[in-house]
Amino acid sequence: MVTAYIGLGSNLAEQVLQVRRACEALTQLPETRLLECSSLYLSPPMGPADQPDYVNAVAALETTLLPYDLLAGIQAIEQAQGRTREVRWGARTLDLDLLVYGDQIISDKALTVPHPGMPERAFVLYPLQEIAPMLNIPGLGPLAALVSNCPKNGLKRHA
Ligand code: ROI
Repeated sequence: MVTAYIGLGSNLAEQVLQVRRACEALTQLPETRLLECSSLYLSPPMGPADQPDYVNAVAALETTLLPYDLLAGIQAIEQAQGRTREVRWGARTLDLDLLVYGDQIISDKALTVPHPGMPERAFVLYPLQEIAPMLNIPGLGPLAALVSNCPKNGLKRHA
């Protein structure tokens, strides 16, 4: 049994609903239990500024799925909610990232875990801190230290 963390993001087509529905869909993954979903947050886009603000959240799962099977599962949820492969760093209906998979460090063509963008992403670190304040991220260190080195960059809790 492994605890894994998934980042959720949407800035198109009813963002709040997209993220809520994705959290619900995570409960349907095989061999997996949803432990907790963070509050929803609003964040200005990282990347091109000519796109809507994002709704972001982080979910904690307990799973016996292998990392690639978990990745396939979250990609299927993206597809089911209308994700198409768009321009890099452009607007998206739903983005699910495998952030952390237990204490494993994986780096190959299909998957990099922990997610390499985490240290710069307030919209990942702050929601993650809400649900796992004591987390130690493999190869990156204590989450609390990452949070203190990452300005909020306009991140706000969604009302
Ligand atoms: N920016 C924000 N604020 N939130 C995201 O989830 C997000 N996802 C992305 C890029 C385009 C990098 N920017 C983002 O994939």
